[in-house]
Amino acid sequence: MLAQAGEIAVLTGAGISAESGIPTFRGLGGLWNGRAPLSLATPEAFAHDPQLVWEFYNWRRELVAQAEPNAGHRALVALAGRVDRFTLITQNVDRLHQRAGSGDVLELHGNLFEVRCTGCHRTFDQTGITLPALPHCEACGHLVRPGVVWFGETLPPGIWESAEAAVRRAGILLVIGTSAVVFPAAGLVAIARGAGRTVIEINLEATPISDEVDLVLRGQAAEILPELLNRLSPPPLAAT
Ligand code: BJW
Ligand code: ZN
Repeated sequence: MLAQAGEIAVLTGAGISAESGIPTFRGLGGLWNGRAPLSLATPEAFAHDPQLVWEFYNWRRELVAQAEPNAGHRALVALAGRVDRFTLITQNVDRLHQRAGSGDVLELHGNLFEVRCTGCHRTFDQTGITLPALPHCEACGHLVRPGVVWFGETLPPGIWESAEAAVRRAGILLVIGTSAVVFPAAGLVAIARGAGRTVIEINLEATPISDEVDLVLRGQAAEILPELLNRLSPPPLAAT
């Protein structure tokens, strides 16, 4: 199916970064395990205790900055080179797809390295910068917040529209390493199915979409994706 597909769309979640040592959100050992997501990942939590929320995000920024993309991220870069059109949609905020070499990634939930001012709403790229415990805006002095999408917030303008258009257009949607419980991201599966597209899930465990998709590949993304690549016919040799 992949060899014949002209266009592929991919939706990734935390599971694709698990082999890079980044904890997922749900399940044993997950970020939300023993923590209440609503006490950290909502605008209300930030208004109530910005320092606590920043502690959580600064810890994650450090963790992610020290991690490296894995074979799963790299296989998606190679897959993109094998098809006419490829759209990578991610719920991840870790930027590991970009560091592996993927361009034009649709980040549905923002990322850890941009911060946004709560006063003047300017966005600043803070890659490689260690932030203070309670960072403030260089321009207006107001408190800045992590540039991620919290529960109850809308997705970044234009990103959702592009993601939706891609899954409607592409012959195949690959859904990798997501529990498929957070909306609207998980709704992309129903949109693809509604448009008559083929949906393939790659996940260690069963999810709410497992019974609805055309094919389930059960296992680790960093093993299955390179194996899929191996089984695609090799690219034509470059003329010498
Ligand atoms: C592996 C693996 C390996 C592990 N290989 N696999 C409709 C119905 C119900 C609720 C709602 C709805 N519409 C909206 C809502 C509310 C809410 C929502 O969805 N709630 C549900 C949880 C009940 N959604 C929102 O609030 C969204 N906004 C919105 O809808 O705006 C409109 C609106 C505005 C105002 C009022 C009402 C509506 C925004 C959602 C933002 C989510 N943000 C987070 C935090 C980002 C910042 C941060 O990182 O801290 O995004 S939550 C968290 O979950 C994060 C993730 O991107 C997201 C998804 O998690 P993901 O990636 O699926 O990870 P896990 O851990 O859940 O799963 C990992 C999977 O990998 C597992 O399946 C493993 O098996 C697998 N795995 N290792 C392969 N090696
Ligand atoms: Zn400002």
